[in-house]
Amino acid sequence: MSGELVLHGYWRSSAAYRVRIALNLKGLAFTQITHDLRTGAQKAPDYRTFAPHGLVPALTLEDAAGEARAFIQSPAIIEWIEERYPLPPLLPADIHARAIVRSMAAIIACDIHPLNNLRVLNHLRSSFGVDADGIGRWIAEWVREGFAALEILVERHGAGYCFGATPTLADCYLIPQLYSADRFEVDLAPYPALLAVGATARTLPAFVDAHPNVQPDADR
Ligand SMILES: N[C@@H](CCC(=O)N[C@@H](CS)C(=O)NCC(=O)O)C(=O)O
Repeated sequence: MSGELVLHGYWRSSAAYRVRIALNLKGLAFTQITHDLRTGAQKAPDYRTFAPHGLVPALTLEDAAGEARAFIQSPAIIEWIEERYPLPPLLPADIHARAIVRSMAAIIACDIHPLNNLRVLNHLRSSFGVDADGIGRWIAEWVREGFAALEILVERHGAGYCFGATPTLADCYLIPQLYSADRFEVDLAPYPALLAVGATARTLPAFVDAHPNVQPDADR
């Protein structure tokens, strides 16, 4: 681990994508170390010494006293970034508004993403014999459930971004989930408010520079 912020991720990992957006929104420099999920690199013993769950992302750094630190779980990493680097804020000042932003993020982090994670899909394939069509329908089901709820919240609270007119933590979660849904060919037409946030985010370098396709480890 070095004195700089190091993001251990993988270009197509939507959880790592969330953290890249948060770091970019804060204007923080970071380097990336890739762990290729296709080869199971996230399960390697070396990586597991600081990421015992064997998933990406992890964020490592050395503090001012030279002490090495490692954080795992994108929600904890993003909250750490927010607390350690408060400006610009990714959470509203109002306590009630903060809860709404966190609930938007949780719809993705708790209700969609874990059900569609690689290890879950692999288990469906290997233990239950689910074919490609079944996997596609499984993914779409959980995206639809979560996005239907999020659409209502964004219609209610959004004004360009998920909550209000500036990016919040909720957008760090939504944009990668939109990318992932698109990758798995989920029909997004029923979610115009979410698509509008995606269009707004495409105008901001913090989001553009975090896109999987422009990461150093992306397939060319
Ligand atoms: N709750 C974790 C989820 C992390 C996660 O599921 N990462 C995926 C990539 S998006 C992963 O490493 N998958 C590898 C696997 O399933 O073995 C977080 O938010 O950091």
